[in-house]
Amino acid sequence: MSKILKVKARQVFDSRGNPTIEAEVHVKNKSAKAICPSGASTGTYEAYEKRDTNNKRYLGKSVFSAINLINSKISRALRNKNVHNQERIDEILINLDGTKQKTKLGANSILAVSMAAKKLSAKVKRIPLYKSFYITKNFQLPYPLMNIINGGAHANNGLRIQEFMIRPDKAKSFSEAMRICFLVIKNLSKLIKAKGLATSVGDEGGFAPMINNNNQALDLIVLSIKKSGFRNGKDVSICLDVAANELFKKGKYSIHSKKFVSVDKTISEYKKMIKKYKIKSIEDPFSENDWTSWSKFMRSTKKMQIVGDDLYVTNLERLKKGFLNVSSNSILIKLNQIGTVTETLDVIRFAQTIGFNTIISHRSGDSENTFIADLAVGTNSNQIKTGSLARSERVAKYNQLIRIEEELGKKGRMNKIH
Ligand code: 2PG
Ligand code: MG
Repeated sequence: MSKILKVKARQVFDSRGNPTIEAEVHVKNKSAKAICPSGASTGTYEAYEKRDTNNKRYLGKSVFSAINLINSKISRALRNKNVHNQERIDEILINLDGTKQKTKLGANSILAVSMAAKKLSAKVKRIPLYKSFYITKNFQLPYPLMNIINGGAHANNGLRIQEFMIRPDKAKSFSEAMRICFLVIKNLSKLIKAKGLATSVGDEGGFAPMINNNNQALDLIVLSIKKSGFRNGKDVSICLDVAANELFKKGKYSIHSKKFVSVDKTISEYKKMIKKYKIKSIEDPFSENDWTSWSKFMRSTKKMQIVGDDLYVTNLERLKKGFLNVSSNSILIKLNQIGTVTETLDVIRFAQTIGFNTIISHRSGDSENTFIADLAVGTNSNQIKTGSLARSERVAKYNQLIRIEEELGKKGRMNKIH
């Protein structure tokens, strides 16, 4: 037993320059801290992010009230509790809040504390964080879903699809996966430059050239895969996050052009795109309440990874509904969508039991915190989505995985995607 002495918090900034919470948990002679991330394209059913909407000095974005709650109520409730009992700590936090979407304390304050406690427990036990989740041996490394072109809410270039990603499917090790992505990104940079377009990057580090047509972005990616000496759809696969919540109005979608069209037309356009560009994975192809279209799509495609993000919001009840509805075969996992480490682990475990791929994910507003890299290995999640090889808050997670791979040595195999 190692008793928590106090919890304290401070306002720091995320990668978009917005205020966020850093919480620090203390036991005797030791402490650990964690920063909460923040999304831009958020799902309605996500846990609540508490901000001081009336504080004009920070344009309504500061988090001082949440921090005060951590320093007072939360710190008091966790005092003398065992830092190694994560489930109990999270239960106390959940009960202290008492609401369904954590609106009282805010999921941002709860999660920062929950992650810091988890990190501290590993530190006290002197084990690496990835060894403190439920996998105890045969650790596997995740395939990166590397974001290389940004659009949607993460850039202002007019691209309708939010994330264009690559996944190095044939990589035999994590470092090799990184080398493959590195080459494709460098070639993509050259191609974008040659077109006279800017190679500046969006919120997640992918390029954000001023193109406004999905196919144009996909053509550039196919070419850069080829130029790097790889086969599209074999060595490297293209994966998308459509974030369709943002492109949905009155039962219609505007994914392939600015025009809103029917679900059937949207599906047939998806199918054309999948075939032409050998796309292997699509996240949020439909909006969060459109269960019928999800299952229609799921039943009509083969060998596709269909990923629920805003659909599930890392929530067990929603995942169960999606499973029964045959909505998808994979789930994106974001700790701050649900708000505690324990609830996140419950969702990952359930998803794996029903045969889903679990993809651990960053948020578009993120930080130097590398918790998700350890979480991916510690739960044997087969993929991680954490941006491009640009912006330190993204690269930090990849670098942590490189360290973990080195530490595991020959025992650290790549995971399998099914
Ligand atoms: C997503 C995420 C992360 P955001 O939609 O998958 O890439 O974006 O954090 O803005 O919700
Ligand atoms: Mg998403």
